[in-house]
Amino acid sequence: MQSILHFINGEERPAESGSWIDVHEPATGLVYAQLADGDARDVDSATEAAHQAFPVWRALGVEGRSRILLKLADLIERDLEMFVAAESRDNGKPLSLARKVDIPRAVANIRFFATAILHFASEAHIMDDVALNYTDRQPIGVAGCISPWNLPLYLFTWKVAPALAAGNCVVAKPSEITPLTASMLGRLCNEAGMPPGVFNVVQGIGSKVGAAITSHPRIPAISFTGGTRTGAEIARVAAPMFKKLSLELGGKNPVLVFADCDFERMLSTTIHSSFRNQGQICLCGSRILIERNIYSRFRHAFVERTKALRVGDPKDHASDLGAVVSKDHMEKVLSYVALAKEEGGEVLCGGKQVRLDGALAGGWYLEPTVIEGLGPACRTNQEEIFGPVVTLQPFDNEEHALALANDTPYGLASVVWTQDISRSQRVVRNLRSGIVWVNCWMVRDLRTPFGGMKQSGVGREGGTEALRFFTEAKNVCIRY
Ligand code: TXE
Repeated sequence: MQSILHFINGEERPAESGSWIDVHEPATGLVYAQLADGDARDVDSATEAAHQAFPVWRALGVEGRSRILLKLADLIERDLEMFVAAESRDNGKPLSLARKVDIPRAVANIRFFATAILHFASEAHIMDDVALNYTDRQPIGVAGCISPWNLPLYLFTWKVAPALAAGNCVVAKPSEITPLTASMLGRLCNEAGMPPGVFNVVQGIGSKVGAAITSHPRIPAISFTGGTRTGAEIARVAAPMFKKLSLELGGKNPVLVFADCDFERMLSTTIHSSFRNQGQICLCGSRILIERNIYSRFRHAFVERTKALRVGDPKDHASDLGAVVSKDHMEKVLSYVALAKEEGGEVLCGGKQVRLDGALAGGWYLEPTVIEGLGPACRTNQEEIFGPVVTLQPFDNEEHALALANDTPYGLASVVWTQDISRSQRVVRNLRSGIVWVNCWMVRDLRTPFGGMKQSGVGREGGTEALRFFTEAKNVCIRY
């Protein structure tokens, strides 16, 4: 049985508690590892190590930190297949997806911020002949990074990389559901020459370890990605402590399909935006809004494409969907399909658990599911399901499309399919979401601001937004 440990002050260690948490393999439903069951004592140790290491890490300067982070990226790339296998085993996603998206993007995250920091400039404001102002952006000290289970290493490095590049030390916690790839980084940080204590991983459950990081008086900044409810709890604890907060939360993203779109391109992309990673991406488009005069054509074509998707062994290259991340999550998604039916929806395809045979018989697999016949106000169209489930709704015109699109508590991402450039800009300007893709999905430039509004979060990640989050701005005014 594999043991997944903390990484504190440059070494792997078990939890102070001496207890362990079972870690499951979604593909089989079996326990494959035991996880250090961390608590506040481990967070204290990691925070102390981080503070001890901060002067050393800061003194390396941007060049020194950049060199070590670039080396770390190379080492992950060297061990790519190990990380791919680990991510797929831990999360249930197809190997092909971990190899194509998750791990290469983790490498890209680290490389991006290792170079971005070399060009991270600030500003000066000259007061004529009176005074010179300049802005000094200094690292905060120790940053708390808490990440979710859907894109484990991808989202973990999306926080840790800018925090480290900006000169901070890190106390990070991956999800207890998918802790493996984060636990593999520590050894590579040592190999890359990162001083001990700069990067620390404390494993364990959110209500103990995550809460201890959030409330720790010597961790002044928290960067979190996860559910909206957890984000609200983190804000409740951190706000009165005046901590810097970055919250990337849930979504209920609309896909607006106008009749003049490039139909084939829209269709093939919308299959991905609906079901990639088993629909477990906060950017997935779970509410598809279709102009009425092509609704029937879309419904027929989309359902046919959905039925052709293969749900199977994540190790099998032919599998389009693997397993969802946990039994609880599978049951949560199935409960939403039941709710959709109660609310009057019609399941056009999918809606059931997929039972594989042999070693995979105990795994957690779901059919990709398409539901129609529900209005915008029902719970199915208001709440984040975060599984392979989409709903279809027709709209009559732009105004109706925008009213439907904006009618949820979330505001993370939207997708617009139209060949009419004027219409696309009218619609884009009126969509209430932090990210809008036009005639594409998941095209990502890491320099761009990333995040949502309303209950999808607070703040933005990416590019200089992330480097500014992980630094404090000090304005210095010098009189001539
Ligand atoms: O997230 P949680 P979960 C959504 C999705 C999903 C729901 C819950 O709808 O069904 O959130 O997923 C840590 N203080 N998203 O349960 O609980 C926890 O250990 C501090 C969208 O995975 O938010 C984990 O490391 N930390 C999201 C991290 O928070 C706490 C991706 C996320 O766990 C904590 C994932 C606490 N009190 C889920 N409680 C996205 N936007 O991509 C938990 N944690």
